[in-house]
Amino acid sequence: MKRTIIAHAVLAFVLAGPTYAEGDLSRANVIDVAIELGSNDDGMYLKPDNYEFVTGQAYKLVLTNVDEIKHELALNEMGERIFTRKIEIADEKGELVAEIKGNIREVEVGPGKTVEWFIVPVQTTEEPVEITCEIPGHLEAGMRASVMIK
Ligand SMILES: [Cu+2]
Repeated sequence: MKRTIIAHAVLAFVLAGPTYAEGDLSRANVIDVAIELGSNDDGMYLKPDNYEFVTGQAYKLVLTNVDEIKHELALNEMGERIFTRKIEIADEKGELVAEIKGNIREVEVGPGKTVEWFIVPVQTTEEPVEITCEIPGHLEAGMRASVMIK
């Protein structure tokens, strides 16, 4: 996953060349990052369990809960280092249900549902920080992933 993100970033740069997004970093060359929330025989997980972001780059976190119970993504310390542009929720037909804007740190995703979280990291991390599911028992069951912002 890390390799994919970097490859996309490089490709985006090559395609974009020296042009700029008319000053709006939050909408330029958005990179999709799939985050799966679920459980298996080994416990519960965030997949992949390792992410690398770059400040100033716009990302769309595609949170997909593949489980039969609800899960959440809590950004914890990462939440202080990003700007949230919006969160998008669509219905089964892909039609927009809601667009949520503002400072958001945690998103709960219903069973079998997907939420799109548009962010721009604005501050680097000195060491990896942890994103987690804060529903009681889930972190202990393994729902954590490591994030670096460079
Ligand atoms: Cu969970």
